[in-house]
Amino acid sequence: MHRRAILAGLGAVAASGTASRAAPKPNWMSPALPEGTRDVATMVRLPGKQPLIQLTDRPPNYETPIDAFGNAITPNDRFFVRYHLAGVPTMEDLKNWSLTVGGDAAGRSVRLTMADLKKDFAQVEITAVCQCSGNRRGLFDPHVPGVEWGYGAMGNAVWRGVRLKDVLAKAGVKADALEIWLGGADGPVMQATPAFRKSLPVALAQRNDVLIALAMNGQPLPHLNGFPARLIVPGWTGTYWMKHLTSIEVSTKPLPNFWTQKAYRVPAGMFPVDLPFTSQNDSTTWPITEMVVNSVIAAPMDGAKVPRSGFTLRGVAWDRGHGIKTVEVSFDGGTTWKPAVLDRDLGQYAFRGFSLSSGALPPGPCVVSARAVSNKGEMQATTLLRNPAGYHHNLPQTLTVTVA
Ligand SMILES: Nc1nc2c(c(=O)[nH]1)N[C@H]1C(S)=C(S)[C@@H](COP(=O)(O)O)O[C@H]1N2
Ligand SMILES: [Mo]
Repeated sequence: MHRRAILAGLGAVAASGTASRAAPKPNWMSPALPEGTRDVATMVRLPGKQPLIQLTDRPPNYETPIDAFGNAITPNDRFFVRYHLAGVPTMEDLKNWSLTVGGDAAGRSVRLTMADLKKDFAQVEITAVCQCSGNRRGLFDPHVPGVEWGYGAMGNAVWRGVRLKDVLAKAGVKADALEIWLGGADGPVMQATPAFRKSLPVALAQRNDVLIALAMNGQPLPHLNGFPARLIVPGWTGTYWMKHLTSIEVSTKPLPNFWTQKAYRVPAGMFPVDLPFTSQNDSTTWPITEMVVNSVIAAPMDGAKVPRSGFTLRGVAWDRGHGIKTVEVSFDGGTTWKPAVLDRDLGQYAFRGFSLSSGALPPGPCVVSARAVSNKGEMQATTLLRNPAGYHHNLPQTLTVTVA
């Protein structure tokens, strides 16, 4: 109740011409989002980007409009932007970028330039989904505090760069290594705020598909998506995908800070994981790590008018790396379900496109939904798994179109 008032207040300051309560809501935002969020959100064009949905500006938090997910690859200029701190590094800051690798469990310290990364290491490619842990937080009912994301705090891209494990091998990983600590070039604007740093279990860092990406969809990384180098952790939520990566420490200790110990945690055992991050577990909570199976409908949009001859539903599904087995679609409010046609498989960590034609429809409202199943047999939730930070929302999306 208080939150709504605060958000509405912000809206009045931030954007004069925001929609009044009586005005129709823009259909690029789900009607399930908190009203305050829908009031303050605006479409904003950041440098180098198509218009994205601005949720906050300092720090920058901008989500991708849902129609972008009609394609399994998210274009760089529509890819979402998420920062914890307002101190986003400028291109000037990044001009003399280098990466240091060291730590108490490293054999030695090394400093690598971009030229080193390009000439001394195998260049590899993977298609993978980067999704914020809090994607869809705004759809939690009752609402929970945090950035009130709709469906678009995610994207899927072809990432190209070097293997983290190859870079670690240059420094040497000692037998007592426990975690890989990651640091980026961005920092807090005020001293009291802790810098954003995250860590990975050493076993994950040895996987062949964990990359330091230098390119995204065939282009250098966009500035706001981590130029000139960012971590790619396929299957794990976006919080580990450190942008503007500048330091890697091989450590014998768990990384202790706000972002590991207080934020990004879920109730112990609530969500399935294959590779536990035990050095960061406590008695009641675990760090959020692997994503949950999920899908999104990109077309038609909620509230759209469709002809009686019907329409083609289109969307994407993804999971934590087992791949998508089936997506089922309902055109009658969940009474009957039909298998969708799956597009080409772009890899186990990628979006899997799907589509299905509705066929002719009777006039009136038509309630549409989609639900995905992974190759592991995991299904989207039928009741919301509530957790304090509002992570892993994967209820099947439901929307209503009008047949006329
Ligand atoms: N340096 C840095 N890296 C970061 C973050 C950040 O605040 N600073 N946020 C993380 C989080 S929580 C997410 S969801 C992703 C978002 O990636 P994107 O902005 O490229 O979409 O970046 C991750 N890497
Ligand atoms: Mo995130």
